[in-house]
Amino acid sequence: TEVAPGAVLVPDWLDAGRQRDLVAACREWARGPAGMREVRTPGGGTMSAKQVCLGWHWRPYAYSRTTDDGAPVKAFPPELGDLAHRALDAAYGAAPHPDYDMALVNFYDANAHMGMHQDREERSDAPVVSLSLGDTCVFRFGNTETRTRPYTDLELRSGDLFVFGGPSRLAFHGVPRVLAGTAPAGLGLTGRLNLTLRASGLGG
Ligand code: MD3
Ligand code: FE
Repeated sequence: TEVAPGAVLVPDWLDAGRQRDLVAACREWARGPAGMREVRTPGGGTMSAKQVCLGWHWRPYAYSRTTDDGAPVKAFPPELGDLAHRALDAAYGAAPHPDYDMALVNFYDANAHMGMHQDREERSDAPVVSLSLGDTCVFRFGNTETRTRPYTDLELRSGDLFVFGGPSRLAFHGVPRVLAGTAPAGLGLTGRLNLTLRASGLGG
């Protein structure tokens, strides 16, 4: 379903087994140094969603190879690059395969949310590939000019693929809320996980 030019939602793209495998992988990535952390915002606050970075460490307005504690960022597994390319083909039909080199994993508990923002730190116009796991969320997809209306609210469910390319790559977007207790039975996840696969365009 094309929600806006370049923004394609593929509901239920990941089957139950692949969802379980990704949840298990995210739990591993969340461990130890360079694992799950709180993200500090420029205003001195912290984001309510917790995050793990693979390949490049994100902080507002910059990417680096080390975390705020100086730990080296975890490697980007090549399987996630292949997954990104399959996602692009599923969303767009046979599509170019840019060099995906990083992932951000966001962990939302029932009270977490993410304010309206643009993703502009990457030096590449490759589409962002988003995979949702666990609880359903309300996803707010806005416009490229302002963080306010017009926007469209839709629900992202466990297993959904959403690809944001072309003119949608710079759209404002956010997660106003998580619908607690909506994760599929059997996934073994309380809360929501979102995995975004990206091309940093930073090289190296
Ligand atoms: C549209 N994540 O990690 S996923 C983010 O559910 C982020 O955790 C949200 O916004 C989440 O930056 C939303 C959907 C998404 C992700 C990246 C985008 C939409 C996007 C980048 C550009 C445009
Ligand atoms: Fe974003």
